[in-house]
Amino acid sequence: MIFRQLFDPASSTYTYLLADSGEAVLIDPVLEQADRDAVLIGELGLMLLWTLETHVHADHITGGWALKERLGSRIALSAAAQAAGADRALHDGDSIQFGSRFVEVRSTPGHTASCLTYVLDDRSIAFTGDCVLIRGCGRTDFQDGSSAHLYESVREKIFSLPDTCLLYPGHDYRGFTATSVREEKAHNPRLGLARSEQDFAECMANLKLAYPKKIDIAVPANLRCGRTAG
Ligand SMILES: N[C@@H](CCC(=O)N[C@@H](CS)C(=O)NCC(=O)O)C(=O)O
Ligand SMILES: [Fe+2]
Repeated sequence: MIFRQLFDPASSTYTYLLADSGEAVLIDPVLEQADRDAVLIGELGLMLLWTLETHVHADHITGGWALKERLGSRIALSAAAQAAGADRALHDGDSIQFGSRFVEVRSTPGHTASCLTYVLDDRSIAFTGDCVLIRGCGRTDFQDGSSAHLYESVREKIFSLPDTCLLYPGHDYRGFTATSVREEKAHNPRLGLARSEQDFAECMANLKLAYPKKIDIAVPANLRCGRTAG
């Protein structure tokens, strides 16, 4: 299996390429990096079947539509997003095949109401979007975010994976690239096993983060799967 972690420095977003037997999926592409991603996919001789969104992003526009136009890939994201232009609306428990491999879809709301985590078939790797970040988590103060839902998602859908399962997040703002279930259970300062739901709710209510600079452009565009013109 081919696995690549790609980074967009402007938004600190990670994009993940997974491929097997010539068929690829790309998780969370960024519009400004669509050329980079298309060239890499071509150089590796892959056919891009799907772009998969972990959620309707607030901080950048997805590259899903641009890659669909360029490579003929299809777009999948949560049914709960009700996005225009999606080729497949995903539900908890669905699976997405590429070559002889697949990723399982887990509904992990909290950062937004339509957040998904994609788990590789052998449960060795999960792509958590902004549900679990490395020693952190996505904010819960817009897009129907909810600290209660996020706490439940992490405990039920992420911490139930094997301790050795590697977690690859949607962003990192400090230079980390990956973590594991074991590490986050032990060391996540917000959501680790030592933290109660009440600790977490208080922490999330007091983050006082600035709104993402691009939110007013990004959310409407992402509700059209990144279609920006025409
Ligand atoms: N400064 C960034 C903020 C990005 C942001 O708010 N990111 C969201 C994910 S879409 C988040 O949950 N961040 C968590 C954090 O900053 O701790 C921007 O303007 O885009
Ligand atoms: Fe996000």
